[in-house]
Amino acid sequence: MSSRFTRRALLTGLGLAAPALILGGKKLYPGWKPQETLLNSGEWLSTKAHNLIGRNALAREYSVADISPNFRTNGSTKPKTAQWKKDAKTGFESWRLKFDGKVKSPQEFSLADLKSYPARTQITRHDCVEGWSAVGQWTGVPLASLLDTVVLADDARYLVFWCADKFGDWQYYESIDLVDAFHPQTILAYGMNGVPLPEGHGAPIRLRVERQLGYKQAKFVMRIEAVSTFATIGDGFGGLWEDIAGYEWYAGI
Ligand SMILES: Nc1nc2c(c(=O)[nH]1)N[C@H]1C(S)=C(S)[C@@H](COP(=O)(O)O)O[C@H]1N2
Ligand SMILES: [Mo]
Repeated sequence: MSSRFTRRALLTGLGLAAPALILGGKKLYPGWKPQETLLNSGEWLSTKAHNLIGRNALAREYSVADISPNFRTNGSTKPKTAQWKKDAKTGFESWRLKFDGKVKSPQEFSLADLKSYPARTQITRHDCVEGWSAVGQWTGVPLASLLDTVVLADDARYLVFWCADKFGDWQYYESIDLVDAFHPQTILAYGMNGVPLPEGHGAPIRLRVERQLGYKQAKFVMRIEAVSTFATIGDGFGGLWEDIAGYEWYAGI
């Protein structure tokens, strides 16, 4: 891939090239180097801007009247694993969120456990890198509350979100740093627009990390792993799309 590749060309390319390349078990763009592409310059700038404004600044919140009547789904809308399907059939009664890795007190949370924490509801705008946005209302447990329970080990630096779905052969995963992990608008959402999180939007829970782009909003989260580095996970770029298509790890908006 040349440095003249624009984001739109990359995205168009993804649509065309993905099926063939997946069959070969290869990365979408083998040999791709983030520093060689122009498509990252926008995110690079927003990262710098966030560092100046302060990473703890809040994303804009909207009013009920602003909620999009149609919030489309994108990416996976239904994981294929037997476990997820079984859990979905029973209203996620026996589903458990594992929280482990570099934590002092690893836990398994049921949906009821997550709902027993004080909830946060926020109306925010979701921006997908593919060029669409939608405003939705999210209700869930602040990640900071769960972090109080599991207690990070001293060498924990990032949280990795392992999802139930795959893209081709690759498990969907994402990661965030501890600034975003403790950000007041970072929640594990189990509700959307006043109803339980619909299947296609990531049931039973999905991450909302409101200062970043759509692909960071991991759906179908099964496990959260605290790590000191994500360099040893996947291809080392911190997320599925970061690994296979060169998306920025810090996708600030
Ligand atoms: N597990 C998982 N999370 C995911 C995806 C996915 O395919 N699988 N797609 C991402 C992308 S690119 C976007 S834009 C949003 C879409 O969220 P929505 O389906 O609620 O609109 O989820 C993100 N999180
Ligand atoms: Mo997206």
